[in-house]
Amino acid sequence: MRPPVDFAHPRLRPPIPIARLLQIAHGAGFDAVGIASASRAPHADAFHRWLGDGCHARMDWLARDPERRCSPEAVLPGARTVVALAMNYFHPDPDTSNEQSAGGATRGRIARYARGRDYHNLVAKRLRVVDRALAVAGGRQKCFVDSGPILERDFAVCGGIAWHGKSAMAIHPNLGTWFFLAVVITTLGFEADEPQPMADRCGKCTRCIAACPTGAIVASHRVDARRCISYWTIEHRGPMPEWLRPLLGDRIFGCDACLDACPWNRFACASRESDFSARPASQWPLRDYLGLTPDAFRVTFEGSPIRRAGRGGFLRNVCVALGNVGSSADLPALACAARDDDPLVREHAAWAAVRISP
Ligand code: B12
Ligand code: SF4
Ligand code: SF4
Repeated sequence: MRPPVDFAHPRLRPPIPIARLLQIAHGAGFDAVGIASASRAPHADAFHRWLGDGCHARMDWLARDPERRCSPEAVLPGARTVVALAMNYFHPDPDTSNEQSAGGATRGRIARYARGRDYHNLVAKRLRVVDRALAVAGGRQKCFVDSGPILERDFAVCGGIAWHGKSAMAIHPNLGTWFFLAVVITTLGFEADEPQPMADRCGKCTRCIAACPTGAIVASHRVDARRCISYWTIEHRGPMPEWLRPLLGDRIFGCDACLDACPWNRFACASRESDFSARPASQWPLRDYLGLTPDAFRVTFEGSPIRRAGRGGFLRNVCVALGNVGSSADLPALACAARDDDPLVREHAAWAAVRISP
């Protein structure tokens, strides 16, 4: 059991009423707000075991000083509260996977979070609004979205805005899984009812586990990144292992299979942020991406999460998808890519061409 936040403590006298914090956060564009005590993350030990078993694949940065990710006080001395914030990114775009475009070419599938503008800058800007308001009330803050050394999901659950799904996703009863998380670690305390972690609402459901194309959800609440398509298509640099390639299907950046399967997503409503809606470049016919020069790649994906994979990584993914769902009409584009300057692209293009050659 986590020790409750001692709101009666004189040093934790409410700097601003909790209702004011909610108003500021909602005004800044966040859809759910929770507050948790800044004590050690409840699943810190599970995180250490996950790392010990090598489930982080080659994301070595996760294993660097892991205890820091579990302990807000190690990140901000004097921290008392973690404010957990959620921002809905759902836009009900038509799913273009394997639909035929006007030219009869096959399209690929990009994870929903990556179809629009990169969330990091947008959310960071909104976090500054919350930070400034808390600073005026006398607080010192550290704000993070994704890149920070903190187990965001654990603190979102402690703050009562989500529960831990079996897919490892944090799930909000109205937003489903389609939201980004951010946290503000602050030296302030808040006057509020004692925060309660949200109770588990997965029940007997196991749909996400069954839906995962690679068996990456190796146990409830545990994703092994060594099997996860999201890891391989976004984080991994270098060639895609041969066993994985056919399992990717038409996915070219990220994976939403365990999110799409979740029944809680039927309640999802459109985000207030139009920046998260799909850009045209997320819906091109697969073979058109192969024509992107390094400069054209930079311009096309300016401000998009897809930039993270780099041109080589993204075109590698596209080639694998073409090898799975392409047709002989894609062979000329693949033949061109098989002469690319980047050996990573060349090897995957040759693999795909062999797969779909008559
Ligand atoms: C590394 C990382 C990844 C890795 C590893 C994923 C993983 N499951 O660990 C990869 C690249 C595979 C990945 C993929 C995705 N990611 Co990611 N990722 C992260 C990152 C940077 C760190 C996560 C981490 O620490 N993992 C270590 C594991 C052990 O911790 P955890 O995932 O939080 O798992 C918790 C639970 O499993 C729980 N737990 C453990 N054992 C038990 C037992 C019981 C009984 C219970 C109840 C709970 C429980 O405790 C753990 C600690 O909090 C976070 C941002 C952050 N700083 O937190 C984003 C983050 C988790 N990712 C996010 C997203 C959106 C995704 C994808 C959906 C992207 C996509 N569409 O392709 C997929 C989803 C895959 C999945 N099913 O998890 C969002 C999730 C938002 C949400 N609603 O949950 C985050 C929070 C980023 C953000 N700021 O919005 N991701
Ligand atoms: S993101 Fe895809 S590969 Fe990763 S756990 Fe979910 S369904 Fe499996
Ligand atoms: S699909 Fe079912 S088991 Fe998986 S996270 Fe959603 S409700 Fe939980």
